[in-house]
Amino acid sequence: LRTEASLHDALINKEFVLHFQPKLDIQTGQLIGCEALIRWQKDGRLISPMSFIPVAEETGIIIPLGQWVIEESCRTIKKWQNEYNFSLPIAVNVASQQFEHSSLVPDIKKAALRYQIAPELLEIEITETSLMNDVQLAIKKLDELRSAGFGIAVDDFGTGYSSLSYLRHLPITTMKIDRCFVSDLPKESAIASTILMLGKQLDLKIVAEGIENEAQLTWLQERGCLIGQGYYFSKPLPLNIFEDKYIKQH
Ligand code: G
Ligand code: G
Ligand code: MN
Ligand code: NA
Repeated sequence: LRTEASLHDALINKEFVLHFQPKLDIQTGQLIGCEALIRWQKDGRLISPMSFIPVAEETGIIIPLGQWVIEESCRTIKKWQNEYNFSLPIAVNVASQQFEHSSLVPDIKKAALRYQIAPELLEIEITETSLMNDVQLAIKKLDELRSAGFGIAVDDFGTGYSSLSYLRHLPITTMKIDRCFVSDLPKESAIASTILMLGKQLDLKIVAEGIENEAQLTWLQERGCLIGQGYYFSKPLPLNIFEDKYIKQH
């Protein structure tokens, strides 16, 4: 069912939608950005990216699909600027296959140019594992993206096999503490503490993902973590609901 052909048809038939999850300054509660998360709207149901992104990667459909995510995110940034006079950064997830494809950097630059948005408003999230597949290629691509002004976040940090010596050479701006380490807080805190310290040393923004309760939030606030995301604040929301809650009365 979820084959190359059906994903291709879904793209043509505009069955994909983006949901948006807020990122907050956890010291002040201020909204500072959001993450775009794709869903497949199929026969009135929403299909999770976990069930089609792997197929999209295997079949190569991830290239036009990922391009759509980038375009749609840029279009949404522009829409919020035009309709609500609000510039909110959007972070988009980039799959391994997509990151390694030669069209990624030109696609991102073209989309930002087409919608006339400042590159600082678009952040690319790449998993630690994708970056470590081919470190030399990663450095080259990230240098291109950084010098063009786009933000770069390492997603799911702590779950892959980062070489810390390479990490130092990657021009990244943000590290996202994987939610499995946040869910252990405050009882098990060794990894989260270490990532926070590493972020400070490397002068990176640290985002704590998957904050689900007050105790996790308090632990992070007390240790100087600045940015948070998670169900405690909000689940990923459809565009119209995200706009009602966060954009219209910013
Ligand atoms: O939103 P949700 O929890 O269902 O996401 C599940 C997984 O799918 C996460 O790992 C997330 O990063 C990934 N994902 C969500 N949206 C996109 C997307 O637009 N592109 C890619 N490559 N992955 C995505
Ligand atoms: O791999 P990535 O970090 O991009 O995955 C993001 C996904 O994590 C989101 O799509 C969302 O569905 C999920 N997520 C976001 N916040 C929470 C949370 O607080 N708890 C859990 N269990 N999942 C979350
Ligand atoms: Mn992500
Ligand atoms: Na993540």
